[in-house]
Amino acid sequence: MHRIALCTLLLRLAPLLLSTAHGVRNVSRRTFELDYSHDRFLKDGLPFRYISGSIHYFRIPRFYWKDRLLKMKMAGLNAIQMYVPWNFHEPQPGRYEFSGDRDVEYFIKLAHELGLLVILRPGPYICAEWDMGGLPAWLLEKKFIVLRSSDPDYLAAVDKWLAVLLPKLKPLLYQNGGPIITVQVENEYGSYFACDYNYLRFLAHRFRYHLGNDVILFTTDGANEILLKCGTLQGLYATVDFGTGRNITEAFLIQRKFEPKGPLINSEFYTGWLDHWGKPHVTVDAEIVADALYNLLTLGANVNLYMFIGGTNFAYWNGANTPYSAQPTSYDYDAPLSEAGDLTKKYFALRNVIQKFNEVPEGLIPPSTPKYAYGNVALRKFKTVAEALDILCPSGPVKSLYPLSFLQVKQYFGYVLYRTTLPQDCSGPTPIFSSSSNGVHDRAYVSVDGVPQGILDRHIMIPLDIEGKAGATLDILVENMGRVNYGTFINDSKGLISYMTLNSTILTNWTIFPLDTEAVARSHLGAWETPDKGHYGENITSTLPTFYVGNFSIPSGIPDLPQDTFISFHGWVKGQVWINGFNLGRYWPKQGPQMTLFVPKNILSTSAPNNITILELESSPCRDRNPELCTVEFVDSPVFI
Ligand code: 6GJ
Repeated sequence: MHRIALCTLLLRLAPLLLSTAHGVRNVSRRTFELDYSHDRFLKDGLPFRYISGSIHYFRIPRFYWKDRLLKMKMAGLNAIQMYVPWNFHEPQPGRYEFSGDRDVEYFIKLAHELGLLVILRPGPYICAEWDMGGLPAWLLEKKFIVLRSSDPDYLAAVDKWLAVLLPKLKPLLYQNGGPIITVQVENEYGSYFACDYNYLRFLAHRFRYHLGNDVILFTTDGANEILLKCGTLQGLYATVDFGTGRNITEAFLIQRKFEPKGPLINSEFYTGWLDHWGKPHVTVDAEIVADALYNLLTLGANVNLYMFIGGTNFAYWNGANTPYSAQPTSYDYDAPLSEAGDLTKKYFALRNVIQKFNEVPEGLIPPSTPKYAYGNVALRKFKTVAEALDILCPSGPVKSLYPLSFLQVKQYFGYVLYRTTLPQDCSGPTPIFSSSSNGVHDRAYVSVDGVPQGILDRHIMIPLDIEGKAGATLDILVENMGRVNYGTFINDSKGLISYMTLNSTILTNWTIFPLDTEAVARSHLGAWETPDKGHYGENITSTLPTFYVGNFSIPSGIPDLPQDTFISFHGWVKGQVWINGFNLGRYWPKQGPQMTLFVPKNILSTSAPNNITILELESSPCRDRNPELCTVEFVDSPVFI
C-alpha cells in the first residue's frame, strides 16, 4: 500500500485506535461531549460541528413536518433547533395536549429518522414571538406572580410542567439512542430584569434530575457581557446569539469571556427578521446572510440559523413587543424556507455556502408545493356577535360591578364582550375612556344600542366620543391581540383591566360574556339556522362585529387537488378566519404588512363543501345594494407590503 494512503488510513483510524489503546471504547455507547482541549464537540469520540436551522413544529401543520425537515436536510444542515411552548401543551392547568399538531415526540422522532440531530429549547420561557413567550396565561391567575424568577408559585408550576415534559424527551437524548444532542435552559435570561440565579439553579437542577448528567445543558444570550452576566450559570455552557450586522470576532470574544475554552456557538444567527402589524415587512438580503454564514463557518463556529423556516401563528398564538405592537399571523421571517415551505433564493444561497463545509446530500429536494387560486367565494352575513351570544356564550354571562379581566372570567384567548347601560344622556359626543389611559388590552369595538361608535386601542391612548340616550345598551367587544413575549412586561393581562369612565363617571354594573368562538366555528357555523336575509345596512364606514359564512367545493378525484392557497380580503378590514373549523388566524389588510393568509391544503376537503367562517370586527364589503362584493378570494401567492 502506498505510504500516503497508509498514512491517510491510519489518520482516519486514529481515534478508534487511540480509544482502543485506552481499553476498548464501547462503540455502541453513544456520546456527545464538549472537548475543551480542542474547542469543539465530540460525537461518539469524533470531532463534530453542527450547522443547524430553527424550525417551530407549533407553527407548521403535522402534515408538512416531513416536507420541511427534509428540505432542511437537503440544504446540508446536520441539526435542527426547536422550542417547546409550554402554553401549547398545557392550555389549562393540569390539562395536557401532545397529539396531532402538538405531538412533539413524533416531530423529534421524524427528525431522527431523517438523520437530523436536535438542539432542544424547552424554556420554560421561549420568547419566539409566541403568546407570552410560551408561558401559559393561567400563571397570571396568581395576581402577584413574578414570572421567570424563584417566585414559589411560578416554580411550583414550572416543576410540575418539567416533570411531565422532560421524562417524555429523555429517551430521545443522543446518549439514549435519540437525536437530542444539547438542551437549552431558559432563553436569553440575561435580557430579563430579574437576574435571579436561584431560578437558573432551580432549572439546572430539575433539568439534570429529569435528563441525567450526560446531556450538555447550555444557555443563550445576546452577545453582550451584561446580558451573559445574568444569563449564565456554572455547569451550563454559555452560548451567544447575533445577526449579520455584528462583528463576528468581537461577538465571540464576548462568549470567550464566559467560556474561555470549548466550541464557539451562535445559537441564533438571524436569517431574516420578525414583523409587526402596521409596519413594513422586514427582509434581510440573501447574499449578506450567506457571506456572514461563510465567515462563521470558516471560523469553525457551530451555527444555528434562526429561522430556517418560520411558519404561521395560527389561531391567536402570535406574541407582541412593547410599546404594545402585536406580530402578525405570518411568521415568514424572510427565512430560507417561506411560510408555506417554498424554496427561496436565500435557501440556495445558504445551501451553496454550507456545501463548502458539509456534505450536502445528493438526491431530490422536495419541491415547493403547488398553490391553487380557487377564486372568489361568496359569503353572507349570519349574525352579529350580539345576535349570537346564546351560541358564543352558552354558559351565560358573568355579572360584576366593575369590569373583570379575561383571566377572571377564565378566558385565555380571543374575545370578551363587556355590556352595561348608559347612566346618562349622551346627546352630544361624550368621551368614553379607560381610567388608566391604556387599560384596554388590546383593542375594543364600541357600540350603543347596536350603532357602531368606534374603536379604543391600547396602543393609541385616546378617548372615544359616543352618543346615546340614558339606559341605552353599551357594548364593548374586547380583542386579545396577543400577549407580550419579550422584556419586562410579559405579565400581560387582557380585557378591560381598569375602570371605564363616561365623561369622568365610572361605569358600573357590567354583564361580561366570554366568547367561545372556537367551538362554534368547529361546529360549522354554517349549520346555524337560516341566515338573515342579508340586511347588511348601508353604513359604509363601519359595521358591528359580525360573523359571515360561506362555502366552496373542491372537486374530488382530481389528482392535484386540493392544493395550498392564500386568502385575500378585498374590502375587509380586520378579523379572524376559520376554514372547516380550523382557526387560520387574524387578518388586518388595512394595516398590513400581511395582506393574505396561508391556507395549508391539509385543512381543505374534496369530499364535502369547505365551510369558511369570518368574524369581521370593523367593516365588511357586504352591502344590500351590491351583495356580490361580499366575497373573499383564494389566490396562489402571498402578498406582503
Ligand atoms: C431572540 O431574542 C429570541 O431568543 N430573538 C430576537 N432577538 C433579537 C433582539 C430582540 C430585541 S429576534 C427573534 C428572536 C426570537 O424572539 C427568539 O426567541
